[in-house]
Amino acid sequence: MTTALSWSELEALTDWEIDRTNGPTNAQARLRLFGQSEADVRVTLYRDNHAWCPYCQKIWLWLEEKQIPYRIEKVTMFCYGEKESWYKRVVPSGMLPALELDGRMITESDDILIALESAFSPLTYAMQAPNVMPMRRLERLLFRAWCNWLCRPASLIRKDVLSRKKFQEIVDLVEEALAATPGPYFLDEFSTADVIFTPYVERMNASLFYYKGYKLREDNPRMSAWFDAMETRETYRGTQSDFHTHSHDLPPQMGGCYENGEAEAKRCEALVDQGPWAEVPDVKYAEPENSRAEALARMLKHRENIVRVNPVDDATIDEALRCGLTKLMTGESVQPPAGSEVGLRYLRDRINVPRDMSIYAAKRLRQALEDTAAMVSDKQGPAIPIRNRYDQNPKEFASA
Ligand SMILES: N[C@@H](CCC(=O)N[C@@H](CS)C(=O)NCC(=O)O)C(=O)O
Repeated sequence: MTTALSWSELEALTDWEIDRTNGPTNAQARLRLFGQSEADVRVTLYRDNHAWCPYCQKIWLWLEEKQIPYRIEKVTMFCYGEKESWYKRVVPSGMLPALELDGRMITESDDILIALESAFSPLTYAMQAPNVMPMRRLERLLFRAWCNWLCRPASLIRKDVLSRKKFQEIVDLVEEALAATPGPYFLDEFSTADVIFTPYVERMNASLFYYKGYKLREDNPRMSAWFDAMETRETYRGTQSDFHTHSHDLPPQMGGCYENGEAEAKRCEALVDQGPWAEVPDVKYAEPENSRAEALARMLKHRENIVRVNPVDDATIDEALRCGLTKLMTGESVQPPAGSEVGLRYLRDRINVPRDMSIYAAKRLRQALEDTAAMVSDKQGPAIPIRNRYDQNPKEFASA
């Protein structure tokens, strides 16, 4: 093929669509009904636009598991742009998540879960149940050990080794807790304890791979079985992010993430940033057949904004994107215009999972964009900022 497919030819190649309201867990829904009526909605979840906030993910997963009908209001996090003034009037601190239950506004994710439990019954076990409390404490211990390792500069190799050792000591306690139950979950059945561990364990797995070359999932057998079990759940898959998104969204949120400079960390970093993304070990369930069709459908929906925010001029990036999407859908390489590689890589670096698309769709799209860019040169796009993510300001995409 010598020319890229046109936008209308590309449109004919995807019929990907999901029922956002009653279908599988997804990051784009504004209303979730699980087959119930809108009159049954008692809950509004205020969560971040980026489907990234870990405390929001906890509530999101709980509501999805319990199939409680709810509305979703999306709010901008400080790192990404200006906080909506309507939200500051309701929650002056601007903090997320918040939840409105029968007209009552609640903040603090643990308090939200406790309020939800009293309105709708616990997710197997209650937040304050005697078997859940030690799991909550263990999760916080793990969180602190992770922060100490990842988010403090370790100029001395010895300090990095010590922080790693301390983190592993807590991981070993987590392994023991998981081993104490017959199944893969934290308690004898899937429960609120698993929901509490999910957000940060997912972020630890991604960030320690990228910055430290450490493999939480692969090198700890019980954690590995826990991740596998979580990935059997459609609810979790719908909220699951990838290594690339977490590695680059964490630094501004955490006030910095520090690499240890080891050869293995450098290899992991290069894999996450440059691909091949099929080899990035951030997901283990089998790839769905429609991952390419999903990536294309999501690109088509937002293409005008994607072209507009791109650093390369509109006509050039428009053609280059069609080359990339032709590659994605047909496997055929079409030479993109000179200078477009920077714009293709700009987009490659800004696909956000699960906000924009699911994990496999993103892998396919990153790869097609990179393969197309590589036909021009190895010049990279503008660096991903580390102090803020204003390059991801949701207001640029509001009109879609
Ligand atoms: N203790 C709070 C922590 C919530 C929290 O730290 N939220 C962060 C996002 S992860 C936030 O809203 N920060 C304000 C912002 O980024 O806009 C909870 O459990 O709900």
